[in-house]
Parts: sequence; structure tokens; C-alpha cells
Amino acid sequence: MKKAFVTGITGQDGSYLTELLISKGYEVHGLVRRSSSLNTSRICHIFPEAEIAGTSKSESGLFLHYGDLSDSEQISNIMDKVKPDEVYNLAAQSHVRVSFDTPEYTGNITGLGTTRLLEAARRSNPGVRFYQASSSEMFGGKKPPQNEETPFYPRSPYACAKVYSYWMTRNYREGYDMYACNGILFNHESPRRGETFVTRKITRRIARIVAGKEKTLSLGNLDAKRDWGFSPEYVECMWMMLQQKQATDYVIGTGETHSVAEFVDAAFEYAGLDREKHVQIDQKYFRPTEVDVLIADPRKAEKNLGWKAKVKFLDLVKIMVDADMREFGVEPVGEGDMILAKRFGKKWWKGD
Ligand code: NAP
Ligand code: F7E
Repeated sequence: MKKAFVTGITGQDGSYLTELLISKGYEVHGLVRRSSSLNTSRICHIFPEAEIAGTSKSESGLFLHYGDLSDSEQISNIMDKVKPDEVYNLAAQSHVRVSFDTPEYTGNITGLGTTRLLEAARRSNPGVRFYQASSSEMFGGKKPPQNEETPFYPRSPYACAKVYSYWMTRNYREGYDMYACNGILFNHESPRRGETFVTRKITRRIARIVAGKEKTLSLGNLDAKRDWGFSPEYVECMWMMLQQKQATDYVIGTGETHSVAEFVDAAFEYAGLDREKHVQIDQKYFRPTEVDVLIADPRKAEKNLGWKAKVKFLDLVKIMVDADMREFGVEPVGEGDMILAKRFGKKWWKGD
């Protein structure tokens, strides 16, 4: 039985990846930070015990370990104990806007944290396969469409930290012959997306407006354009990257770009609301530097991995609005559910 170690297991991607790996028969080990209230809501359907203690195991074959990417000793202890075949480094201070407020912390976790993990992984098992969650933010919006050859131009502390991690991952590949890959993923969303990223902020607020709980939605820059895909498809690609003959880096995205304004319009229209009555602009959501246009050129992944995004922009909007309507006790419009059924049939993810 293969063993995988997943950092960021309590996050959006970590939770979907864990479901995928368990469905493939892996023994999965995850790193969890201690917090004053439970932070395991995205995996509690796989790990129903409300409280984890030390190294805890659920019936589904998931082990959780307390630790933090700032703590190299604990990371090394876990790696030595688990000796995983595959390591997925998904943990990060992942919010671009927040990284301007916490540049040093972001560098420590999103940057140096990767080195701590690479080093512990290499020492515990030289044959380990390592996935690094790199980001389209590294391109800074320059020279669209962006592919594996596009030069980096990081425009936030977050992006700078991710560029550092990208190069450390390549250095471990080239220097130690380690199987280490960067997945350069463009924005990907889902009903499990963190509530302060723009897509989820919009779809949640719409559901609350429909439910009569709120009236307005405050946003920042509506002109920025992003290549938005669907997280469950992207985590499948992470796994594929670690199953190849040779380690290399891949750009992953849909190949389409849309502005924040387009997302707002599509989501309000789908929910039957008039955007003009609800949306307002607040300067506090603008960033010191913005990434204007991201659009992936994912041809390498299509050619080598046979991977292609199925869920495109409008489908994603509908899936997310429906899910949030359900969460807030409103009858969903229903098209999002039909898209999931049609495109994925019996899906391997369980919680949504
Ligand atoms: P997310 O939902 O924000 O999850 C981040 C995860 O990292 C959470 O499990 C979080 O734990 C954990 N974490 C944060 N600080 C940590 C620390 N000091 N030690 C240990 N764990 C820590 O992120 P995501 O959207 O799933 O993204 C997964 C990864 O892909 C991230 O590295 C992100 O930067 C990168 N990425 C994301 C996208 C995207 O569009 N989603 C695109 C490109 C790259 P808590 O639950 O305790 O906070
Ligand atoms: O912003 C604009 C904002 O925070 C998208 C992370 O997963 O993807 C994500 O980073 C755009 C930006 O995601 C609001 O200015 C307008 O242009 O949803 P976001 P992000 O910054 O693209 C990349 C690939 C990652 O790697 C990151 O980890 O939307 N925007 N108004 C707003 N953004 C937010 N959050 N909130 C607003 O009110």
C-alpha cells in the first residue's frame, strides 16, 4: 500500500486530494495545525472524530499529525516515522492580499516551509516523490498566455515566496536527483474554497442575500482577470504528475480568462438578482500591486498527462452558487448539480 503525506490537508485542495488518494487505496497522513477551534471541517466526513490526539487514525485509513511548517523538528519526526512514498506540499499562507500584511510570516511558511519539507523528505526516503503547489501568481500577469517557459514577475510577498519554493523544488530535483515537480496551478475554486477568496465571497454573499440575511456585497478591483477552474479536477492532476517516468513542471489551467466583474455578473444573473442593487466598491480590498491578467497555456499537461479541464467558467459559477444556496437553506437553482452529475457521474469526492 502506498503512503502519502499531505500538508495543507485541512484546506480546499488538501481535502479533495485526500479523498482521491483514499479512493486509490493510499494510506494518507496529513499535517494539521492546532487551533483554538476545530479547523477540520473540510475533512470531518473522512475523519469524523471531533478531536485528534497525537497521531490519530480514522477508519478510512487517514492519519492526522499535529505540526506546523515552521517547525522543522516536528516535520522531520513525522517524515522519519511515516516514510511516505509521495509528499504533497499544499500548506501555505495562501492569501495574496494577506501576504502584504504578513510578508515575513508568508515568507517563512509559503517559502522556507517548502525547504524544511524537502529536506525532511529527502532524508527520510531518497526515492520519495514530491509535489510542490506552485502558483500562477509567480507570473505576475505578464506575457499572457503563461506557460512553463514564461518568466516570473512576482508581485506580492506571497508570489515571491512561491518563486523561492519553485526554485528550491527544482534544485532538489537537479541537485539530488529527487523526483520533485512543481504544479503551476492557476486559480481553482469549489464549494470548499476559503470564504475570503473572491469567487466564494461572491457566491456566499449571493446566497445570503437570497436568504434575506444580507443586502450588499463589497468588493475591490473588478477588472482583474483570472483563469478559474474546478479544484477536484486539479488535485487529480497533482497525483498524475507524481506517476510519470520523469519529474518535470506543469502549468495547469483552463485556457480561458474572465474578469472579476464577469464572475459577479454571471453569479448574480444565475441567482436571479440585480447586481446594481447590491454591489459596492471598497478601496480596502485593493492591493498595493495587482496581477492584471492570468491565462494558462496548459498544452504540456494535455500532451504529457492527457489532462484537460472539463469545468469551465459558467459551470463553475453555477456549481458554487448552488452549493452556497444549499448551505444557507435556500433552494438551489439546480443547474450546478446537473453539471456535476453529467460531467462526473459517480464522483469520488464526498463532502459537497
Ligand atoms: P487553502 O485552502 O488556503 O489551504 C491552505 C492549507 O495550508 C490549510 O490546510 C492551512 O491550515 C495550511 N497551513 C497554513 N499555514 C500553515 C502552517 N504554518 N503550517 C501548516 N499548515 C499550514 O489553500 P488551497 O486553495 O487549498 O491551496 C493549496 C495550495 O496550493 C496552497 O499552497 C496555495 O498557495 C496553492 N495554490 C492555490 C491555488 C488556488 O487557486 N487554490 C492556485 C495555485 C496555488 P488551516 O486549515 O489550519 O488554516
Ligand atoms: O483574488 C480581486 C483581487 O483573492 C482574485 C489564491 O488561491 O489564486 C488565489 O489568489 C482577484 C484579485 O485570488 C476582491 O484583487 C476584487 O485580482 O480570489 P483572490 P488570487 O489573489 O488570484 C492564486 C493562483 C493563488 O496561488 C493564491 O493562493 O479578485 N478582488 N475584490 C478581490 N479579491 C478578494 N480576495 N476579495 C475581494 O473583495
